[in-house]
Amino acid sequence: MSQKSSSLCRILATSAVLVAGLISQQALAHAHLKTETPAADTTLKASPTELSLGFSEGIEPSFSKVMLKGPDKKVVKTGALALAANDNTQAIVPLTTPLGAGKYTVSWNVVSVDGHKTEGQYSFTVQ
Ligand SMILES: [Cu+2]
Repeated sequence: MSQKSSSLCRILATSAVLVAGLISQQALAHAHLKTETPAADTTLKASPTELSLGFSEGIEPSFSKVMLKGPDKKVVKTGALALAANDNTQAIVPLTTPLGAGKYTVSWNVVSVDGHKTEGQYSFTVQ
């Protein structure tokens, strides 16, 4: 019995060291927005068909959200966020209906593969 509990103890201690190592290694690696299409602060001649957001590290799509608000500050209904094929740093949000003229704000809220949350927002205008 005492042997069993000491090996359990060793397993717990080992995993605690592993977890601590992972946390310190990745503490600086949050998912920051690197690129976005349409680009921030640009004016488009026509409605885009999708929003694309590129992050500095992989994200968890099921815990990540991208919200689009229109000129009237109301939420615009979009398709579901998905990752680009073979690239978990690239989030794609299809637009199900064309956007009318006005200023749009994209608010993103993502969880990266290391479990850290980041968020931000940017705007673009449809002419
Ligand atoms: Cu991080």
